[in-house]
Order: sequence, then C-alpha cells, then structure tokens
Amino acid sequence: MQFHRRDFPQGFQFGVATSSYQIEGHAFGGAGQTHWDSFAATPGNVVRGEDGARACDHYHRWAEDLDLVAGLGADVYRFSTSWARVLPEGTGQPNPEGLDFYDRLVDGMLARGIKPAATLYHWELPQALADKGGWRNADMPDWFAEMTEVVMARIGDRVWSAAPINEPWCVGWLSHFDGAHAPGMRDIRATARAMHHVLVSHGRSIEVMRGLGMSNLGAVCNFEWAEPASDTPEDIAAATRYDAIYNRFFLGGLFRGDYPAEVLEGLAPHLPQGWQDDFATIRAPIDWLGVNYYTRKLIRHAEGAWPNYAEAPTRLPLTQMGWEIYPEGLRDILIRNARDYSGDLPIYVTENGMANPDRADRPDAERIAYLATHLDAVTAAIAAGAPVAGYFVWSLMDNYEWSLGYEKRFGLVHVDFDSLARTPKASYHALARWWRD
Ligand code: IFM
Repeated sequence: MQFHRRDFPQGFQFGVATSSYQIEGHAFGGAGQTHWDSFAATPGNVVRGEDGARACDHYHRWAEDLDLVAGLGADVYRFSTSWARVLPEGTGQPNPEGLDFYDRLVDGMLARGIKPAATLYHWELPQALADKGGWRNADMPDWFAEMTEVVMARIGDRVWSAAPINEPWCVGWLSHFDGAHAPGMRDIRATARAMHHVLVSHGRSIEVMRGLGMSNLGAVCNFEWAEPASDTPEDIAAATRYDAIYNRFFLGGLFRGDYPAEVLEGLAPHLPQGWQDDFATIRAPIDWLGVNYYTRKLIRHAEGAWPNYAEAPTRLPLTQMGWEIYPEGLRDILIRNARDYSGDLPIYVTENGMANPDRADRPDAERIAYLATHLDAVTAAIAAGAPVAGYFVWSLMDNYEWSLGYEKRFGLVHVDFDSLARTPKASYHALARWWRD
C-alpha cells in the first residue's frame, strides 16, 4: 500500500511523537526525582527494574534527533516537557538548565522548519508532589497552573500547539485503579479523585496559556475501540462500561460538562465534594482534540466488584505489546468522537504505532503494514466527514516503554541501548517517501 501527501486534505499535518521521561535521560541537567524513579526502583514494578535515568540520552543528542525528524519530512514534532526538570520540587524554584534545554529544543525545531507541538505532562510527576498525594490532592490544579506558567512563559511564544496532559485515562485509571503505572495504586477512591483532578488541572492549564496569549491549545486522550466478546446482555453491558470509563469519561467532562452514568455508578461516592462545580473550569474552550489510538479490546462480564469486566481473548494478529491490530477501530473512534463530542473541531491523531521486536539489520515490514492500514483508516474517517487534520506516529525512536522497560520497540528509528546508536528502520524510509509528495 502506498500513500502520498496529496491523498490527504490540504494542510494535513504529519508528525512524530515522543515524551520527555521516555527519551531524555532524567539523570542529566539537574532534574528532580519523579514518581517513576521510585516506582521503577521498587522490585516487581518494571521489567528488569529499568528506569529513565539515561533512556536515549536525548538530553545531549537532541540535535541529531531533530535531524532525524527533519529527514522524515515531518511537519510537526510532538514532544513533552518534564515537570521535574523545570521545577525539581514541583513548585517554587525553577531549574534554569531545564528551561534552557526546552528553549534550545524549540529553537532547534524552528531552525529545521518543524512545528513544535508541546505536551506539558507526560507522566513524570515530581516526587515532592507525589509525596503530598499527587493526583489525589485537590491542590493539583494549582500546582499544575504554576508549572504551566513557568514552562510556557519561556517557550509558549514559539510552540505551534500545546496540550496540558497526555492520556488522562493512564494518569487516572491505569495508575490508580489498575496499579500498572506510577504511583502503582489500586484504590477506587484515589482513582475517582485522580480522574477528576486531571481534568480540572487541564482546564486551569488552558486558562493560564490563554492568559499568556497562546492559541492552538488542545486535549490529548487515548482510546480503545471496545466490543462485547459475545451478544449476551452481560457482556454487552460490560463492554459499555469499559467504553464509558476508557473512552467517554474524559470527553464527557471536556465537551458536555458531565460524566457517563456507567462510570458514576462506581466512582460517584468517591469523587471530591462539589465536583459538579468544576465543569466550568474543565470545559475551558479548546481548539482541537488529540486522539491516541493503538488497539481494540473484546470485553466480557466478570463476577465480583464493579466495574465487572475483563478482557476476553483477542481474535486478530497482535503486536509485541500483545495488542490486537484493528485499524477499523481508529476509523470508528474518529467518526464517533467528532459526531458525539468534538463536532467541527480539528482532530489530530496524536499517537498511533506499534511495538515490534525489531533489529537494526532487519526491515520492519510489520510496522509499515500497520502504519499503512491505519493511515487508510484515517482517510476513511475523513471521507465519512470526521475533520481529521493530522497524524503523528508513536514514536520517533525506540524508548522507555514504562513498566515494560526497553524491550518493546515502537520507534521508526532503532536505538541500540548499549551504544545509543540510532539507525533509521525501513518504516522510517517508507514514511519519508510517503510524506514527500
Ligand atoms: O509509550 C506510550 C506513550 O507514553 C503513551 N501512549 C502509548 C505509548 C505506547 O504504549
């Protein structure tokens, strides 16, 4: 399957995405400790106990990495800023080296003709704030507003777009209910508070950025197409609950000023007092919606406590993550999000890609096929009327895949984690051809 820029609407933006903790090397440049450092240092949380201390050493190799972005012909580079790098204690005294780093990085993109798309928070919460309860603490929106001000007062005049938080579902549910990400909690009350505070923090951050005169501000959520494993009423109800928690809770807050009934069934008793009054903040107008999409889940009923669902065996080929390859889900999520929530707002596919057990000396044909079928799904969504304005691949290069360490390779560029040598994969060269004309 071949693609060309001309197959997409005029002005459609192609790009690649990364995040700070996953590539920078957190040990460098005076960054403060984060909850991912302590999570990774706790036996059993992360494969081989790996952490982001060195990662891809992007902190020192950023110029070479931006050359790789430019060599792809990407229009946009979606990166994130590390809270603990700019504010090692979470609030208070900024770290000048951290701010200088993002300043250089943004100028480096502009010098190469690449549009900087900033995300303010991609999961590395400063440990000092985690010690105060992190996302459970009702002061999070104030702390987040302060961090937004510090970062954007420095780079906000030059970024093309900005979003406060990457994937609220991961911050709230995966990290506080499933316990799979830092801080590794499994507590329904913590989950309810984190899921709500993440949205209030988003709204406060948007207000701060508007106050600084910034535009092109958005929200980036992740989505999984969810289907019942069978047509029994129990399985259908379970899939609906999964869909509500994963796909509709955050959009409900952002676009409708309410939360789905299926989620309130479980979380309402645990939400902070007066949560309904926060929707005015949460609904601060945004300019675009970011959609991160990787897979579909088949869901079945499970006995026991709410939310009474479990994943059922998949039916299609899997990626290295064990995630089913299901491009139709991207098409359908784009169409549904526009129809039911974001309307005419531009939608960017802010992440899409696959992990594969790549080697530097073997073409990653699997990734080329994955990207081609998902780009095809984007064109199908556009043909059906969804206002999709861009598509960014996760990820520029192999990196730290959180609790799965360094072995899950998502990159268009292979990274040798001993020598840190970068080698563009076959998928990198394919995209460079597709994006050229
Ligand atoms: O690596 C992550 C990224 O940090 C957020 N979105 C999903 C990616 C793949 O799991």
